[in-house]
Amino acid sequence: MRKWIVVILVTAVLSLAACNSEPSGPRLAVEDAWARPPATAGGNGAVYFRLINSGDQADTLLGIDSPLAAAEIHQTVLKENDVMGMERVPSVAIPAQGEVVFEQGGLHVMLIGLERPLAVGDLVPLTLQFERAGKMKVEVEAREP
Ligand SMILES: [Cu+2]
Repeated sequence: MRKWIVVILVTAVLSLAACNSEPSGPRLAVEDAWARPPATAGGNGAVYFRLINSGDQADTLLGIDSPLAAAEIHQTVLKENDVMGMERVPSVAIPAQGEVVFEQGGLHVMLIGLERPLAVGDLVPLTLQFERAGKMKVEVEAREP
């Protein structure tokens, strides 16, 4: 009888511990976001920001949508003959308690085929799609590069 009580107590303590250690999920925030207007009329714009995950579970950025343009995740890379180029990135992992920086010369969001020219002060609406956290809407202000 006493043995059973001990077993029940141990089970209760263990399940409580399991509850407490259960991850609460990713907690995502976009900071220092800005959009770079196209250098030439009809060119592509770009968006930069810091993607911060203060949660205890990793997440993955799967894609970005904007009503103003086709938005793609790009990585600037050094190609053959020291030529700078860009490659499309299918997804970006954001570690738990970590951050990923989208910046000039690195990861960035490319705005392709903007429906209208982007002026300084314009707001670019973006919807970020995450594997776990779902959709996140942000508005990014266009600034002078
Ligand atoms: Cu690009």
